Order: sequence, then structure tokens, then C-alpha cells
Amino acid sequence: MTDYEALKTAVMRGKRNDVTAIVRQALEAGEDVNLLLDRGMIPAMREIGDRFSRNEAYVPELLIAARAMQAGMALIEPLIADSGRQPLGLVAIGTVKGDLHDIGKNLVAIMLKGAGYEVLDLGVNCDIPQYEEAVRQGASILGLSSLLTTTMPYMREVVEHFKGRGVKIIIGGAPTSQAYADEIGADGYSEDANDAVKLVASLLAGEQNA
Ligand code: B1M
Repeated sequence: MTDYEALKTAVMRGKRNDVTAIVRQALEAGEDVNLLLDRGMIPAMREIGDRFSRNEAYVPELLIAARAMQAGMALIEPLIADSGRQPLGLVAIGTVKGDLHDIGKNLVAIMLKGAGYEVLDLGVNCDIPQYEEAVRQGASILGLSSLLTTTMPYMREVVEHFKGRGVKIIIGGAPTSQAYADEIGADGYSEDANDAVKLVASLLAGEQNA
């Protein structure tokens, strides 16, 4: 049985080797990947963020926690993503211009791959020409992630840019919401990575029925 508290502490303290060891051991024991994320790794990032808000942690601590989180995710990704099935559709996802947060976006990409979608990961600090290129390569859904209130407005610019083009745009990230998606005219919002998979499935099903 995995010690989720130890996993959470290891991520928060940026103990990459400890995170790798705990996740590896858990996976070998057949632990549910979602439990590792939901009880250990994601709460760790939330808590380090709360400490940052209270000036009890600083950017370097966020950074080393993020690296430890990514080390754990690197072990999890192949298990979820490599299904070898025929892709269900092409989805592009990127963190919007000005924003460098990529852990949530990476998680959404991993879950989408695991659900059988082909994913074009556009990375961070993604501008309209990059989303354009993804559409040129055949993406019918663009996923926009933002973690900063200062980068959210760029989502509106992307939505407006693609208006009337038949490209579906979904948004997510902590400061965003369904209300914000409605306000800027996005086709959907999801709160977390699992929800994003359901949203993509329903949008693509809608396209097929149209
Ligand atoms: Co930054 N940061 N950060 N940070 N950081 C936050 C976001 C912050 C809330 C911390 C705080 O003050 N409590 C705050 C934003 C405040 C605001 O705008 N209101 C903040 C700040 C201020 C900053 C800087 C400005 C700090 C500075 O330099 N003074 C700076 C900005 C840099 C930039 O982007 N230009 C900065 C920098 C950084 C680091 C580089 C150090 C690092 C990022 C490393 C990396 O990503 N590789 C970092 C981190 C780690 C965080 C926190 C602690 C953790 C974010 C995270 O990874 N969460 C964060 C605090 C917090 O979130 N509580 C914070 C875990 C992840 C799994 O969750 O990303 O929410 P999340 O993703 C979820 C959902 O939101 C959703 O699904 C995911 C999985 O369930 N989701 C989607 C996300 N994208 C989606 C897209 C979808 C659908 C769902 O469809 C397309």
C-alpha cells in the first residue's frame, strides 16, 4: 500500500529520487495511477502553491517541486498513453502565450493519449501562429491551458481568431471556469484532465452527428 503522504511530501520538497522510487514501487505493486495523482502528487502542487501565496515558499521551491512532479509523471505516462490503438482524432494542446505552467497541460495530454486520441503538444507560451500550424496539421480541437489570471485574456484572442472556422476550442487551468468559457465563446471548459477527455469525446461525437 502506497504511503501517499510520503509521496506528497517528496513532491513538495522536490525530492526527485524519492518520488521516482515511491512511484516505481507503487506501479510495480499494481497501484492505481489515479490514486497516485489524486492523493499524492496533485495535492502536493496545490499545497506548495498555497504556501507560495502565504510567502512561505518561493519560486525556486515551486520549481523543484514541479521537477519532482514531472519525474513521477514520466513513469506514469507510458502506462497510460501507449495503448497502440487507432487514434480517435487529433487534438492540439498548449499553454497560452506568456504562461510557462505545463504540469496540468501535460496531464491532460497524457490522459487524452491514454483515451486513444493523437495529441499534438504545443508546449508552453503558445501563440496564435502555433495554434494555426496545429490546425493546418489537422487538429480539429485546440486545448488552451492557463494558470495565470494575466494570461487568461489571451484565450479570448485565440477564440476570436478562430471564430467561424469550425475549429473547436476548449479551455482549462485553475483560474478558468465554465463561466469564463461562456464569456469568451469557447466550446468547452474542463476542471481536470479526466473531464477534458469526456469533453473532447462529446465534442467529436457532436461533429460526427452534425
Ligand atoms: Co506559478 N503560479 N508562477 N509556477 N504555480 C501559480 C499558478 C499560482 C496560483 C501560485 C500562487 O500564487 N498560489 C500563481 C498564479 C496567481 C494568479 O495568476 N492568480 C503563480 C504565479 C504568480 C507564478 C509566477 C508569476 C511567480 C513569479 O515569478 N513571481 C511565475 C509565472 C511564470 C509564467 O508562467 N510566466 C510562476 C512560475 C512557476 C514555476 C515555473 C516556478 C512553476 C511551474 C513549473 C511548470 O509548470 N513546469 C510554478 C508552479 C509549480 C505553480 C503551482 C504551485 C502549481 C501549478 C501546478 O502544476 N499544479 C501553482 C499553484 C497552484 O496551482 N495551486 C502556481 C498541478 C497541476 C496538476 O494542476 O495546473 O491546475 P493544474 O492543472 C489541472 C487543472 O487546472 C486542469 O487539469 C489539470 C489536471 O487535473 N487543466 C486543464 C489545466 N490545463 C487544462 C487544460 C484543459 C483542461 C483542463 O483543456 C485544454
